[in-house]
Amino acid sequence: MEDKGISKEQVYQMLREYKEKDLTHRSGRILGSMCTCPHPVGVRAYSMFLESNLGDPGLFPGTKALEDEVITILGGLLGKKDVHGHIITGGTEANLMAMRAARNMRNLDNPEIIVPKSAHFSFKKASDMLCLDLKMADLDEDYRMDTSSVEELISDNTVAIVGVAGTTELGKIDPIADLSKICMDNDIYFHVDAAFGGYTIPFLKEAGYDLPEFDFSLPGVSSMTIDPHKMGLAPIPTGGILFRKHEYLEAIAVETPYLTEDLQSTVVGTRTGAATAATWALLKHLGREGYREVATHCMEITHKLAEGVKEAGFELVTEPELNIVPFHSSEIPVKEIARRLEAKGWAVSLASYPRAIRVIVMPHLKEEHVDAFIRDLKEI
Ligand code: 0PR
Repeated sequence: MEDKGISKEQVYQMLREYKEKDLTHRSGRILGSMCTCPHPVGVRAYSMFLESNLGDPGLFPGTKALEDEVITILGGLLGKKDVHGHIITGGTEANLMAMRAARNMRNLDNPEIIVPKSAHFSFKKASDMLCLDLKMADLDEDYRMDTSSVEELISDNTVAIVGVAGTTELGKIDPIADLSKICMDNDIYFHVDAAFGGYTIPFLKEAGYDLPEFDFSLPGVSSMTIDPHKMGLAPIPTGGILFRKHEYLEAIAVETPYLTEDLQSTVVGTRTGAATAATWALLKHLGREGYREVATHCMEITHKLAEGVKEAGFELVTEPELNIVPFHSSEIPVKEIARRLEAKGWAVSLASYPRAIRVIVMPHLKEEHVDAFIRDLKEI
């Protein structure tokens, strides 16, 4: 570190040079991200609350009121207004909190959790950090969690079962209603990871899409992850965790001797209020109608892309249920497809099971980007 500082103009110029090396979502070239260009209303709201710390909410009662309202609105969106939760850093922290609650509700020596093979790697972190034995349930022929495999894995040590509503690689929705029943019958905590699907499934249903039940309207669902920084268009880092009962939050609370609150349940201590302000602003500004348009537009582009992929001679791994298009080819290995697409300037990502290219049709992907992508796909 230099002794004497440099001018702010110099600093900004240097930052611009670094920034130029980054890809942008706006370019339409990022095809494998669940993040997108943050909506300007969310950005403005975020910047208004930069100094607010929800880790010490007594100092920021206005921001705390916003968080309470956001949790109620998200709960209403997911089938239960009177839920309890927080706006946090993202899906990983939400899943960690849920697994911690499930574990702490029981006092077992060798706790186990059952997740589908398609679960996000945050559950591997959770199992490592929380000393949970991770049991992976098989998927059915349509890449959804196989309920008979789940039933075989249940033991006296099972503290939680996880279902995913919008899987990371393929965008599939696990049979949440069946899993809810299995959890009720066996008195097991049930977490639904709707980090990706939470902001789309309800709106697509409203728009007439035939999608299954997946939320708190199912009595077995104990908690849900829903990420505003994915399909909610909020700036990074903004995640959401919702619990059916307050006692789950209590199960992960620690005493905070000198703060303005007595107990804290989040993993992160000092916690930005800006994410909450952005989430609130976007829920108010876009409303159901705005989010319905975002979700349905992404699905229209998804279907167009899926058709184009087939026309270009590639095979879909599965018909898209949400806005992810996974495909491969019997002639060209997946890694080689990725290499050729990268050479043409596309930032693609790979699905591991089954091996495929996965394109996540986020709101920054416009029709012209998809047209250009399909042209390149035909050439390779
Ligand atoms: N649950 C699900 C279903 C997810 O898909 C993800 C992340 C998480 C939890 C964890 O969320 P956070 O990353 O917010 O903690 N899914 C994407 C993935 O890992 C995240 C992502 C976003 C990846 C942007 C790449 C990227 O450019 O693939």
